Amino acid sequence: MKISRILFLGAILASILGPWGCSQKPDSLSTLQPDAAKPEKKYEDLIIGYAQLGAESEWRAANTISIKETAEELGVELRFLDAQQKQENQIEAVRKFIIQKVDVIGISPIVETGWEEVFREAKAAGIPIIIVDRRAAVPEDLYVSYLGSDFLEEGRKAARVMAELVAGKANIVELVGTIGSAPANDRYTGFREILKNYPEMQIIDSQSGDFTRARGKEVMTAFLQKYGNKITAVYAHNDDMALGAIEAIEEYGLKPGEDIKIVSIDAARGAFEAMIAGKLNVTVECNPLLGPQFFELALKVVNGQPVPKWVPSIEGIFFPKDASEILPTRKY
Ligand code: GYE
Repeated sequence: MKISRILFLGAILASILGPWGCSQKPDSLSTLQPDAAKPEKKYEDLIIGYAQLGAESEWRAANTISIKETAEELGVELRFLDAQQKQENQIEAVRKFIIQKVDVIGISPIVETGWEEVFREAKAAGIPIIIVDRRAAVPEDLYVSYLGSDFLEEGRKAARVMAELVAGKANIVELVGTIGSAPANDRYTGFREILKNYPEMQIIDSQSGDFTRARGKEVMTAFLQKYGNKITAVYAHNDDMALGAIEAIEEYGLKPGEDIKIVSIDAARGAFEAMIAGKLNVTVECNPLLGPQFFELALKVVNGQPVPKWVPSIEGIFFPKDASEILPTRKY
């Protein structure tokens, strides 16, 4: 095929795909084409809409502070809406930001599904979306980048450390996060992937505690009523639910961290305090301090610079023996 013909077909394809294209290659996924005539935008020029999902956990509180404080430090105009754990509120927030013609929309989708329509509306209005923290199940051309953790790997890490803790033998109850959310889905799956190698580690029950301390306590209380001291381990999808479970175990008259081993995810301050008190055995880190990376991505996007399709966060695992030393250095 002649070069001119290839270029022509390329131009047609580009016009069909719209402003963001839909290639798999990370570098081709920037939003707008750089415009030589336009001066580069700076942080102070940006108006960003952020559709936060709620305030359900310590993690979320730290995440919100990180977004707000970073915006202030950089001089970005931030329009922040809290959807109070309701998907319809988050959808409404995105629609408001479209009407307001913000430069970029950031969203942490409460659940994975149900976003395609409103994301298409944003795309049609020429407003790029950056997904933060939780993934959304939408075609790749509907968002410019996803900034967040590898939740599957967190689930795997939790299972590996749990296996060591219980020497490959346990009756586990699982406190699942918000049903249908990316972290709950992946932490559920990743944990089971590793458990396949340990025939004597069984999940005897699994229920959602909606990522909150209060629900974690309620569900754990019900588990204890049902199974009593048959339970030897708890896998909680976040620290808040683990802290709720610790209260339930104490009220039941057993020792959390000893009679019942507990592994959770997030590595928030409350988890470090519980580890120092000997009531929590492990916390797997999930980093909520996403503000700086988010605004950096947003600035690149408005200036037409290429951004990766996934920006993963770097995360560790923490144990009680190091908790006192590490706690003062924790920012959340
Ligand atoms: O682990 C949990 C929060 O989406 C990664 O949401 C986040 C999770 C986090 O409620 O504590």
